[in-house]
Amino acid sequence: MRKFNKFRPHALAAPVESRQRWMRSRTFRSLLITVAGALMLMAAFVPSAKADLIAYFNFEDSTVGGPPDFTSEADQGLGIDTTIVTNYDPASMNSVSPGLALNVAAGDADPNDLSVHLFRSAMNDPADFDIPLFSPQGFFQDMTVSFAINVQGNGFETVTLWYSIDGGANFINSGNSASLLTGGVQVIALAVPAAANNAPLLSMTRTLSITSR
Ligand SMILES: [Ca+2]
Ligand SMILES: [Ca+2]
Ligand SMILES: [Ca+2]
Repeated sequence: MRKFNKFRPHALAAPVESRQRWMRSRTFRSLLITVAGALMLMAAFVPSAKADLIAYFNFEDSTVGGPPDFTSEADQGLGIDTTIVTNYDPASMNSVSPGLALNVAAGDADPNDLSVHLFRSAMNDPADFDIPLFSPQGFFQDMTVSFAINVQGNGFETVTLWYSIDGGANFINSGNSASLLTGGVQVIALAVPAAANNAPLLSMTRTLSITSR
């Protein structure tokens, strides 16, 4: 189990690791239901490989049927205050119950009642989920974005990590992507390139896109 430490002002090296869950529905190919359970940004100190949680999203600050909660949890890890920004149509996503069991931060006191529900994927392709990390508190290095996704049926098939070091004005393809399964839970970890280290205007984007299998 990883230990989540408080922020250390002069600490070097911090992978960002995010975890997120997605679920696809068994519906028409053009119709995707995705459920995201929790998202984490984690920082690991090099060379100790200890991981520190930068920001954490558990999607619990909403209600069933309400809009997704994209705010980070201030009481977890470093507690970086950030909010996921997406181009996904608000009418094609909401909060559903229950949450997914995987990728809940150790020490998270919130109930895991909710997850993010995305649908009409074909109308929202590609879907971007940006995580701004404009941190005046410090810099992060050697970051990794990871997430879990539970797929049920057709829909998004790939996820690609993009990053920005100019406040989101321009996003650069990290070259790291992964295929999503057609069903079941999987955990994906995507490394953030070293070019993103110590960027005060860092922003991450995970882009879900539909490709042919
Ligand atoms: Ca929240
Ligand atoms: Ca909370
Ligand atoms: Ca949750």
